[in-house]
Amino acid sequence: MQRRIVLVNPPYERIAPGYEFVRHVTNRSPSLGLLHLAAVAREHAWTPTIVESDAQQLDEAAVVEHVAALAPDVVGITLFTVGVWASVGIARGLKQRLPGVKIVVGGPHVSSMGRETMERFGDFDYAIVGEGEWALVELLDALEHGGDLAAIAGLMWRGAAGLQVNAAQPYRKELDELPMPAWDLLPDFPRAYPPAIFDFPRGPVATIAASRGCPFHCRFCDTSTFGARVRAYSPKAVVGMIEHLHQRWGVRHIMFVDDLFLASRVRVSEFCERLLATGLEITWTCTARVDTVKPEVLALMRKAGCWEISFGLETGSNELLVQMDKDARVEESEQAVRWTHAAGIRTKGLFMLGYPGETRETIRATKDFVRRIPLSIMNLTKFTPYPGSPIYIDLYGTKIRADHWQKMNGMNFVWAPEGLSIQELDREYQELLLAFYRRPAVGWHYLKMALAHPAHLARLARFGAGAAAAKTRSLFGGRKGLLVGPAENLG
Ligand code: B12
Ligand code: SF4
Repeated sequence: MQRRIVLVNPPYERIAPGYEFVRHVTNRSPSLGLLHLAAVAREHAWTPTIVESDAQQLDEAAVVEHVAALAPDVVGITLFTVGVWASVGIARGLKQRLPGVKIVVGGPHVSSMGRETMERFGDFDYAIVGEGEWALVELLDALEHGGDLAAIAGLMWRGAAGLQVNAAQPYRKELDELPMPAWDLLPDFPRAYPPAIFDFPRGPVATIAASRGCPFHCRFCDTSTFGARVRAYSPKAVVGMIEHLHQRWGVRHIMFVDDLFLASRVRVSEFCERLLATGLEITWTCTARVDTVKPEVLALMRKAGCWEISFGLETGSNELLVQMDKDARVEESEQAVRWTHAAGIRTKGLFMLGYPGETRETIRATKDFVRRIPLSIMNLTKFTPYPGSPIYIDLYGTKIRADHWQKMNGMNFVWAPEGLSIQELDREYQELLLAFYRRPAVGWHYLKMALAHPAHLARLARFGAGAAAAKTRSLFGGRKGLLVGPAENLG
């Protein structure tokens, strides 16, 4: 065995049909999971290569060519639900080109629907449910030395008696023991991985997951990979990562992707103090639940370079928040946004449209809400029942809607609440965004940002030209300016 492993982030539909111009302004974050896996594989004397299909502009066939040329012993593919079919194509192509290669899959889709995925797609040899670092190392070792596959917690594999599903892994607390993510193996890092336009004050940018796990159970959310127990890197280790990124690549802005960055105010305060002590000029963003922010911690975060906080606000309707099992109310959300704004930190509101129970009334409440609170940026996704989320079971039971997987990127309505058609939801989607982005204060904010950061202007110009062309095509195509029609949505 040459101990070569290639880790692939597959290509998948990132943008809904009709909205291709959005590509100019969206983010291109790498898979942090693969960076962590590459680092542990290297620590155990394997030679890892990372393939980032989107950043390297490789389609399914090109990924197969590229990986086959590297002649690896093992290929690992990270699976989001939206990327499953592309991954199946890649695995099939690689098996034809490299008959002895072993294909391992992991990631959120495997953690939530691993058994069904393995039963259905015979080209995947192994699946790892949950965190990958520990189980992957054990698997690589077993493949090389003929170890006992049945003893690897979290592994699914094919034995003489068919698919074998081992016991679940324990959730590990010792994150500090892990090697640093292998940013050095990322093709064209950091240049090729810009965040969304206006979502960072300056580059280069990198992502860090400072903690894993979330104890809440919002019904639309899939927490199957990291579970309910929050485990975190020590503040010292997180600051160490930032120093490394800054010294080696000149990174000046960090995006924390933790589900609950503010789970512990004590830890966040220590992190801020340590970061301040380094004297580095770093800005950063994170996500927080509205019930975790308070003025004192916000003031310290601002001082330590916090530039933006994303809040999962979801909707302007308390009834809908209750139905989502979201443990927060609109009034609390408003308070948190106002406190954050007052602390001088930008606020990003994450919303979704079309959750079960959504009505014209709740949509109106959301429009009023986004018109009244001091948000800097609004992010609206189309409700999608992801495998692994409690709502998936409510809507589909045990029935698997594999026909929708390819569209599960939050940019397609694959399901509509009673009384609202997909077409109407698409119209409301545009109107809701306009309700926010037409606010004079918002326009002024972006004008100032564009003037201060000319790089944004070029992206904005490409976006504007693309949007105008799409609208014109829609009008001339008899679709009254609507960019997505039901035919594209319900496959
Ligand atoms: C950062 C992030 C992103 C980033 C980067 C994505 C990426 N490729 O990693 C961006 C912003 C691009 C993104 C996009 C999307 N995301 Co996202 N994202 C996240 C987030 C918040 C953190 C992911 C992360 O970096 N975690 C830390 C790293 C270390 O973990 P990891 O990547 O999961 O990898 C570990 C394991 O999964 C496993 N593993 C992963 N891959 C592999 C492969 C092998 C071979 C093995 C053995 C193991 C393994 O081992 C890794 C190390 O322990 C998660 C929520 C979460 N808590 O995970 C959602 C999450 C992954 N995203 C989700 C979704 C749905 C999306 C979108 C598809 C839709 C949307 N509206 O957000 C879009 C994609 C559309 C698009 N336009 O690109 C869902 C996935 C659900 C699903 N079943 O598909 C999640 C779980 C959110 C949720 N709770 O619902 N996302
Ligand atoms: S939406 Fe946020 S708070 Fe709710 S379960 Fe998911 S990660 Fe946790």
